[in-house]
Amino acid sequence: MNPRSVDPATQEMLNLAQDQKFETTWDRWETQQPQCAFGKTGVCCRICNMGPCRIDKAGGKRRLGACGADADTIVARNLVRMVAGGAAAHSDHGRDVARTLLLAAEGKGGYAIKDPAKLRQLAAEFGIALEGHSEAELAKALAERAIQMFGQQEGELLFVSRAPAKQQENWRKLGISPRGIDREIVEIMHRSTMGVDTDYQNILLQGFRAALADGWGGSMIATDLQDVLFRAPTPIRSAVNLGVLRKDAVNIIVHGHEPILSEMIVVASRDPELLKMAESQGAKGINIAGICCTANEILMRHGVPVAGNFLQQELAVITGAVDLMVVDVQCVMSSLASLTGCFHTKLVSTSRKAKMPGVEQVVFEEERALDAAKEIVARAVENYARRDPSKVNIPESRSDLVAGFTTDTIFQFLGGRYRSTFRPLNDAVIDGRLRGAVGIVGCNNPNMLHDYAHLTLTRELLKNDVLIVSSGCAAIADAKCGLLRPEAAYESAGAGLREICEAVGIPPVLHIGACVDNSRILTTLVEIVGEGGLGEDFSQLPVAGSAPEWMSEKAIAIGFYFVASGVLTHFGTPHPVLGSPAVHKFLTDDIEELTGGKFLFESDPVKAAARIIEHLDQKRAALKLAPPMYTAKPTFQGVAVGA
Ligand code: BF8
Ligand code: SF4
Repeated sequence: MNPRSVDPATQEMLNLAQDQKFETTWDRWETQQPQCAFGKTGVCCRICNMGPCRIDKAGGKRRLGACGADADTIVARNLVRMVAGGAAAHSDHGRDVARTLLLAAEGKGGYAIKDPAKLRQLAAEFGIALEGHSEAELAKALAERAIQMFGQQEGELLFVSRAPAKQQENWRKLGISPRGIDREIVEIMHRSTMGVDTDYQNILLQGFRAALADGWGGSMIATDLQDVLFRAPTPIRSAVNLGVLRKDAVNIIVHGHEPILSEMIVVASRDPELLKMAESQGAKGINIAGICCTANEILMRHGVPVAGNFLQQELAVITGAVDLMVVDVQCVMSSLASLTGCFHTKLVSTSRKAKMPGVEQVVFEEERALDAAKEIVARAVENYARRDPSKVNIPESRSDLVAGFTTDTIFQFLGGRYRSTFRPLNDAVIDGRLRGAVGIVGCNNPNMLHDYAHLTLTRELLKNDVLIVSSGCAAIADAKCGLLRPEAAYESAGAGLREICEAVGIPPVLHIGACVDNSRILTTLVEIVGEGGLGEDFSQLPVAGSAPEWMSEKAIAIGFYFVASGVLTHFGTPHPVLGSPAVHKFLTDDIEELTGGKFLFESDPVKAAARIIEHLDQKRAALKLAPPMYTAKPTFQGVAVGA
C-alpha cells in the first residue's frame, strides 16, 4: 500500500509515478519540509516595506513588528486576507454566472434558460414584476439586479433576508450584516493594510462580514443563477474514480470550477459531427470526466462521471489516457503544464484570468461559448491518434454513486410527491431516529493521508445516526468508497438513519454539489428552522460543518460564513493562527457568544467525530429532545463511549 492515500486508484498511480519518476504534489510538499513556523502560525507580516516582520521571543520578550504591530494584529490580518481571497474566488464565479445569464437573456453564446420556474421564483424574490414580461425580460432584469449586488454600496444583501429573523437581527447588532460583496472584500484589504485596524477582534469581525457576503451573496448567486441557466439538479446516477477513463474513447478531463465552460464542453461532446470525427480516428465515442468542482457541477446536472478529487489531477495525466485537459479557474496546479508535456495530453486553459506560461489558451468568451467548446473538443479528438498505448495505465477502481441533491430535492424526497415539506426530516430529528446532520466539505491536502479524514469522519458519524451532506472534494472522496450509493445505508449507517434512507431511497451521504453550492446547506437549514420544532436559528440546531482536509482559502471563507451563521465548524488542521493565543481563543471559543457558532480544530477524525457528536447531543438536550433512539450511547470505531 502506498502510504500517501487510502484510495486504491490513487495508490496505484502513486506507485507508478514513483517507479517512473514523475514528480507529484506529495513529492514537492516533502521538499518544503520543515515548513516555515512563522508562516504556519500566522506571525509573518509582509504587508509593508519596513517588513517582513516576524513575531517571536527574543531575549525572553515577545518581539513586535517595526510598526509596533503585535502577534494578535498580524495573525488576524493575515487570516482575514485569506477570507478575502476565498470570498473573492467564489464571488467572482457568481458574477460571471450573472453575466452569462445576461447573455442568455440576449440570446447570445448558445446559453438558454433551462429552469424557467426557478427564474420566476427568483425574479419575484428580487421584486421584479412578473406580469406581462417575457422570460428573456425577466432573465435580463434578474441578471442586472444580481450584478448590482456585487457593487452594492449601502444596505444589506437581499439574500440576508432568507436567514432566520433572529440571525439577521444578531448580524445587525454585531455590525456584520453584509453590504455589497466587492465592498466587504475591499474593506478587508483596506483594514488589514499597514497602519489601519489593529484590534484583532474588529479585524476578524470584518472577516465574518465578508464571508457572509460570500455565503449569502456571491456563492448563493452562483448556485441559484446556475440553476436558472443549467437547471436545478435532480438525483442522478453516475460513477467516480480514475477507472472512469476509457481505453477505447477520446478522454477529455474538465478541471476547475465554472460550469459556464463545462456545460458547453458536455454539449459539444454530443455533437454528431465531432462524434463522427472521433469514430474516424478509431475511438468509440467521446468520454468527458471531471476533476474538482467542475466535476461536481456536470455530475449534478448531467451525470457526467468524476475522475477524481483535487490530489488526483496530476495522477489523471499520468494514466497516459487523457487526450485533453481543459481548465478554467481555481485549484488547478501549476505543475500540469510540465507534466502534460511528458505525455501526449494537450492542456488548454480558457480563462483570461488564469494563463499558464507555455500552455495554449482558447479564451472562452461567453459570447461564442459553444464554438469555443467545439474547437476544444475537436482538438481532443485529433489528439487521440497521438496516444501511446504503451504509456496507458488506467486503474480499474471506480464506484457507482447517486448525486444531485438540493434544498428542493431533499424537500421532495422527504415529503413525498404530494407533500413537499421538511416535516419528516424535522420529526426524524425530534423523535431521535436522526441524531442530527453534518456538512462535510472541502479539499485534499498532501499534509494529510489522502481521503482518510473524509472517510473516517463520515463513517463515524453515519453509524451514530448522523445524516451527512457533502460537497466539493469531500463528496468525491466519499463517493469513491461507495458512500453515495443508497446501499451504503445498510453497510454504514446506524439503525435510525438506515430506516430513513430505506423509506425514501436515498444514500446516507447526500451530494449537494460544488463548493459554491455550500449555499444549498444554508438554504436547507433555513427550511429546517422554518419548519419548526428545532429552535429559532441555526445555532440551536443539532448540526455542524467540517472541512477535514482543507487547503484552500475558499475553505476558510466557507468556515467563516458557517461560524457567522451559528454553526460549529470543524477543520482538520488549524487555521494559521497558533501564533496568537488570543485569536485562537476568539475563533474557537469567544465567537460563540456573538454568533452562536465557533471553530473546532482537531486533526484526528475519530476524535473530531466524538467532539461533533458531543456538540449535537448538547444541542438536542438544550432543545429538550429525547436521546437518539438507537444510538443514545455513541460508538467510535466500534467502541461505546461512556458505556
Ligand atoms: O472549490 S474542495 S480542492 S476543488 S477548494 Fe478546490 Fe477544495 Fe476541491 Fe472546489 Ni472547493
Ligand atoms: Fe512589519 Fe508593521 Fe509593516 Fe507588517 S505592517 S511588515 S508588522 S512594519
